[in-house]
Amino acid sequence: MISPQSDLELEERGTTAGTSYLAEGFTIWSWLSTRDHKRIALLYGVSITLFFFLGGIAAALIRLELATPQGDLVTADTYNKLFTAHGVIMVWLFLIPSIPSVLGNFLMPLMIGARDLAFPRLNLASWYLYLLGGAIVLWALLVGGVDTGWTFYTPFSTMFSNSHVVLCLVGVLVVGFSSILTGLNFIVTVHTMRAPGMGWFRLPLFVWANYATSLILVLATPVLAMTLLLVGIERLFQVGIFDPALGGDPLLFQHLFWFYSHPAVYIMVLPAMGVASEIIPCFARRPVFGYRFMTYAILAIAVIGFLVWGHHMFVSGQSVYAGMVFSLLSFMVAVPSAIKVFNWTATLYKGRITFDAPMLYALGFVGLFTIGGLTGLFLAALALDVHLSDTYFVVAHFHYIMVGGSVMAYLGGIHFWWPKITGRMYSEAWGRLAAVIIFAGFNLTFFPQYLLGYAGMPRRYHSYPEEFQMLHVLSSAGAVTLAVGYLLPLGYLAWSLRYGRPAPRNPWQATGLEWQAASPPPIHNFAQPPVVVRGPYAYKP
Ligand code: HEM
Ligand SMILES: [Cu+2]
Repeated sequence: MISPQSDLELEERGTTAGTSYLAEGFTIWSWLSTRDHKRIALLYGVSITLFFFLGGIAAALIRLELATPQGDLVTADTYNKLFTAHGVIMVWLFLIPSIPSVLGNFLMPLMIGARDLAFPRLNLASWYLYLLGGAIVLWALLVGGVDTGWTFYTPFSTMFSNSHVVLCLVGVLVVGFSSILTGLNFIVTVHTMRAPGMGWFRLPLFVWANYATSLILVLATPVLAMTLLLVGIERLFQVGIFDPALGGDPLLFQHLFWFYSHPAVYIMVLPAMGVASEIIPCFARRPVFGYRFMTYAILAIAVIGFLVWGHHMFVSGQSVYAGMVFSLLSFMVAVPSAIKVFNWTATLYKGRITFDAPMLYALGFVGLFTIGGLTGLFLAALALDVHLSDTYFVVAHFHYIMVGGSVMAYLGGIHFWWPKITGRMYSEAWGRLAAVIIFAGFNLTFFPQYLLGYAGMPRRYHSYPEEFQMLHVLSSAGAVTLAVGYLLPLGYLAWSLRYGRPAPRNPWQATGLEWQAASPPPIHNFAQPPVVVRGPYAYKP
């Protein structure tokens, strides 16, 4: 995917097209008032990293508490607040914005040959909304905490909990608006700002994935906003919406909540699939296998993902027939996911594979996502779910998808595009070491949880019978390993900013348009709009 000019000429134009976006201004104000999508991506990067480690601290305390059966570290009440803080921060403030807002913001315009997103000011406003919402959530957690879990289930959240539910809901609501605006911005950008020659079926899969994610963001997030608003109204004014005593329906909440939140799990994982689809062809030196099917699979996941929310409600008392339909549809949504795993595998087949750090993360993503997806099928089988529902099996399942999948891919993407983003190379040896430690630590943390859940350990309990201790201790030891793994990149990536070797324009010999711009890219990306003459992934096998 290059312009008709020679590579060399483009490189020259790239490097002489103006100051790099990092050198555009050094004052704090020049950052806080920037409209450059690349700077806004970094603003997001710094803020979500902060939240990731805050959520991580809560996780560490949870695992510490669970190392012993007695429940001796924190009270039950504090424990409830800890897992709520962990879930709220990780889901709403880290996972949902992570890949779209950081990597998507930075890369989408570069990948389609545009100068910026369609609405640069709106992009900055989204970040401020995100920050405001995040601050409100933190405030709610600091002034006393919330004990409802990240899902805010009624009637507990509306009637019984006397923690700071409304404040927390307001925070999540504000973050939701930030998501909607980002989604809108991406959709309009992909529709209107593609460079000449960049047809729909020449879009990199990362762009496709973020495009589909944006559709979900725009269509589903308003439902969440409405639901949270209704909970607030019921709590504050005793209007009977969800509370049966007031004439409401508590199951209505679950329907509305999961109508957003199942698609939301694809908001987390589709962009991750996009990242893997860029890294794997590059380090296998092969065009991605079945490009068109990969795009159809992305769209199918986005569409079918809207129809399966009832698999979170098998034991809620919904009718058996509803359960059967939701079960069937859940199995159907596994098909496009399986197509993607199959196609990545086929891309690797007969590839000249090199195991650089980004590739290690991407392969880790594929493996862990596969385990998480397959165990999702266990949960989607009605009869089995009755046994596994609300046990640690569910906890293991969604951590394999969200942490093993999304976080792995996010880290892979950060490493892959680090030279482009910062203009510096990080230490390859440290990068590989961290990837291996994270992979090992992850499995040690979460695999025992499948066994725990299968043996009947319920989720969200702060003490448990002695016979579960062995597996819990393994899991806690894994969590320590994982924490070390996550701290490492913080160190060597920061180090590279100062001491890293200056990055060439295209260190991985990748074919995406973003690699045609200088490292780091100039303010408006390309001096003249590039002309695209072929599809992505033109690797010579
Ligand atoms: C693709 C990425 C996926 C993510 C991010 C994800 C995430 C989650 C989360 C967060 C939960 C826990 C909800 C709670 O707090 O109770 C969950 C539960 C569940 N997931 Fe997934 N999931 C994914 C894929 C799948 C797939 C492919 C299936 C089935 C084909 C599936 C089936 C289920 C079921 C049935 C439950 C409910 C289990 C129960 O409550 O008993 N998931 N998932
Ligand atoms: Cu779901």
